[in-house]
Amino acid sequence: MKTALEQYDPQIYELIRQEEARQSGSIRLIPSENYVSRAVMMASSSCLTNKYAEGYPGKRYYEGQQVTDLIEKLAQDRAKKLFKADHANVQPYSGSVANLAAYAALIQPGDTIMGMSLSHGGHLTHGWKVSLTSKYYKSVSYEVNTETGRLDFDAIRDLAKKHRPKIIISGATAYPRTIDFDVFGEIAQEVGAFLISDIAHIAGLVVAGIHKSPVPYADVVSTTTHKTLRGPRGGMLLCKAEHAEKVDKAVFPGLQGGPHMHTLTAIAVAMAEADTPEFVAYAQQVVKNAKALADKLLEYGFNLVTGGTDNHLMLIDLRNKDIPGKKLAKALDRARIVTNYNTVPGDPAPPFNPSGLRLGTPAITTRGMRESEAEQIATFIHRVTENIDKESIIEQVGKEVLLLCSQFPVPEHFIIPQRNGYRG
Ligand code: DSN
Repeated sequence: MKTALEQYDPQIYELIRQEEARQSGSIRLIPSENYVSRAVMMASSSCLTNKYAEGYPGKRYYEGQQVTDLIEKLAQDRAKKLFKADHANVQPYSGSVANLAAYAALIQPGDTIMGMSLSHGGHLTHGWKVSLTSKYYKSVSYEVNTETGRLDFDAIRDLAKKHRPKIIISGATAYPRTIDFDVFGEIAQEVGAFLISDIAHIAGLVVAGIHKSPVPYADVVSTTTHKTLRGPRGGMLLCKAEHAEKVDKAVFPGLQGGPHMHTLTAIAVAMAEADTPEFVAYAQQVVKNAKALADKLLEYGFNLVTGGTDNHLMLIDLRNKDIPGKKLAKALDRARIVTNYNTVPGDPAPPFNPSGLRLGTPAITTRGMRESEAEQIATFIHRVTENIDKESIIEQVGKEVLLLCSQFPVPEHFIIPQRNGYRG
């Protein structure tokens, strides 16, 4: 592929090469990012990109589905087995579309949905004011307790009783603790709401048995496939048998046309990879690494929302350091440490220049890094923070980061028999 690219489009070839070098020569701590295996990469760039397959296996609107039907069935079966779900739809183009399809399957426009506030860790599509989900539906947001940073189920129950939403959404993009999906299930039952669980961030931890699964409690579970789950960029819906037909219709023809068959093929590969002891070891190490990083940051006097982490991510509240999240994220980027600035619960600062920084450990774990490297990374972050205006020190940290990266090559750069390069 590279030869053809190099030959026909040297400009794009060169840019891809530069991005490879960036990914390989930096410590990537954005918790929603990862490195996929060579196998996932190959499936995703395969000839399946050439095929239209509107509909579902056995009921398509185009001919020539001899192979695509088999692939989609495999992807569905692997997802059902992995998540222990009655039904899987592997066609959503992304988590955002998957969420909208889940709502469309269960309720009518104008009905009320209740999800976590974006500024407290929820996702845009959980009914945040700038998202279409708050225009098609009435939206009510619950928040975390600003003292503890944790979900407050008494407050969530009271809000649900007050507004009687048709759907309650459990799940987050910036919540560092375990989510009690069973309690969300009880609250949904009490108010007669459907429960949707968005596990985009924690799906890999759920399949590895490290985080409680929402599948027994939720009517529909929504996820992306590329975060801790380590597949290609895509989305997926899992649901109880009684909702299967409505969910399928909401995805196609409700919201989408032809599924991206190359992505769906790569999802099938990722599901096979996730169904292995190596994947479980990787997921366990993700959490150990997050804890090691968090503990060391605490030692350096960083404030973490909720005081730590139970999962793959943490949120630094930088107000005691008197450095805005964006300024630190940019300085860290110059030192080859890639993070994202983020609001913290109750943040007085605006979302484009918030007080927090979000860090996660999936990508460094896939490279084979362990607790001692996570602690070393905390030291790098501390040094950049303490020397935020000293460019020579930031540059020196960048050199040390590059050295560390060179000891943990990106798995995508070579073919590994035990898949994904996890050296567990
Ligand atoms: N934008 C993703 C994240 O970074 O968490 C969620 O969709």
